[in-house]
Amino acid sequence: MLRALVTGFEPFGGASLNASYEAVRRLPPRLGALDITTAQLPTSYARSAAVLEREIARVEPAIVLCVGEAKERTALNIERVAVNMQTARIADNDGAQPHNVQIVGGAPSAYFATLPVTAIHEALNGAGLPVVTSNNAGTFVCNHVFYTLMHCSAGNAEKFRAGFLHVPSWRKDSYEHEYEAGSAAPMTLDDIVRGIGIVLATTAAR
Ligand code: PCA
Repeated sequence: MLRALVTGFEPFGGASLNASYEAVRRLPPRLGALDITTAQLPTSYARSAAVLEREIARVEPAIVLCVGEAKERTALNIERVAVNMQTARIADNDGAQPHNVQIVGGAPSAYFATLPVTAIHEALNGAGLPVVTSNNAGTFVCNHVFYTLMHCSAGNAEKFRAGFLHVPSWRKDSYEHEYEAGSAAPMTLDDIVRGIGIVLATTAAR
């Protein structure tokens, strides 16, 4: 069995749920040859990395996939690049709102995900799910966690493959201000869960 660690985030910005954790917690414990452990990360610059690193040390995974919600996006966004920068448009769950602050001083400007991004894109597309390969995970807590993950994986003797997926919200209340009233949600929660499963299965197969 291959162990996979999959994380989602706490709600943030006044929302009552976060699509990423709602989807992650619905994953089955077993998926083909994968043994799946899930965790919820705080939407906090100061606290998220410690929780992620603790889970990586505890689970010793071969694959780590962190998932976050981006309610302005309408497709699964497989993220290619994490940048060493924190700049927030809104406060995180601790009230922190950094501007132009490096995540790890003196560390590389950016890391690429080590998941098979092109194969994942093709697999999601082949399953009929909306997918975009993204080169911009933002500079909020999702990018912070993604960068921390890749920095940790680069420095870890026990190599694991790692990356990040942004998912849209499936709840009308979180996006109706940006979409026309009465329009359908971009994805259902079931399809978001299915998409995460395909990301994991595609990675495990390579
Ligand atoms: N989305 C935010 C942080 C937590 C989440 O689910 C982001 O895109 O940075």
